[in-house]
Amino acid sequence: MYNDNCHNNNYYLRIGKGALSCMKRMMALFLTLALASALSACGNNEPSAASDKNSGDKAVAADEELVIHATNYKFDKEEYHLTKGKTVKITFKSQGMHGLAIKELGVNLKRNNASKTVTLDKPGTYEIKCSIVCGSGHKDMVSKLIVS
Ligand SMILES: [Cu+2]
Repeated sequence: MYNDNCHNNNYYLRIGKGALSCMKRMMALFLTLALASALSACGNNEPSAASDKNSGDKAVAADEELVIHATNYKFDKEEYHLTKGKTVKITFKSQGMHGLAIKELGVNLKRNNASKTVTLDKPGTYEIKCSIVCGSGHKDMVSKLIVS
């Protein structure tokens, strides 16, 4: 209805009031469109989900990653060496039902690909154990984490 009026400039020159109301409507339409495009732009910029779903503490950035593999009935190394002061993401790869526990560091990972990021404040030798009673060789599943 008002669209016809808007495009008739001569008409508005003669009837100023009508032109003003048309302008307002155009402004309102413009603002609505601007708002709509702003909203859709926001929708496209949603922060992507954190890449590591297994990490319980995403805020901590690790300096390095230590991957420990478990099979029946051992861990892949007898000793794992890490540097004091580093923040390390410990990732557990398990074939079979095993767990990875490092009690002093508060680590207890019970699923394949589970991980935890820890800061190695204190040098020393930490015991690595299997934390799931997995079978006949369970008690032999012991390794060392040496922080120096
Ligand atoms: Cu076990």
